[in-house]
Amino acid sequence: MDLFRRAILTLSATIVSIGLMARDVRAQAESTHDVYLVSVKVAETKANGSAWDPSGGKPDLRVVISNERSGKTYLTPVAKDTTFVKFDLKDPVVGVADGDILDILVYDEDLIDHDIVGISRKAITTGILEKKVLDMTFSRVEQLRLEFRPRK
Ligand SMILES: [Ca+2]
Ligand SMILES: [Ca+2]
Repeated sequence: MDLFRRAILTLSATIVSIGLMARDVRAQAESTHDVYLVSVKVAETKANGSAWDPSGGKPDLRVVISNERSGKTYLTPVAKDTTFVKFDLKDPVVGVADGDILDILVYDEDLIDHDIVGISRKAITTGILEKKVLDMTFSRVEQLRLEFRPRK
């Protein structure tokens, strides 16, 4: 093998290992805040104007929140026949740190096909953490409120 080829191979191996290292360090980063799910309010109908469920039925809401860095995911219980849910704030849903990305899914649980109410991907900044309360609006989700509390 000539020297040039060997140098290129060594270099690319180094770049790959730096990339992996950076990801590992990030995965092990400590969460600085706990996220609490306060409430969710969704539109009365689907985007096409029809009811969420047969005979004008209201949706059966479930929220799924996942932290891309830690891989931790939280599912709420299903709240039946309602467009508004206020959650019990006893337990945090996930931990976060500045720079984390939260994936949020709200859907209407059905027997066969669930109706997606909204999907959002939110980057967490120090500004959001300092403000403590974050209200989000996406797709048919009119308001989803999160609260951030610093860990002791
Ligand atoms: Ca439905
Ligand atoms: Ca349903």
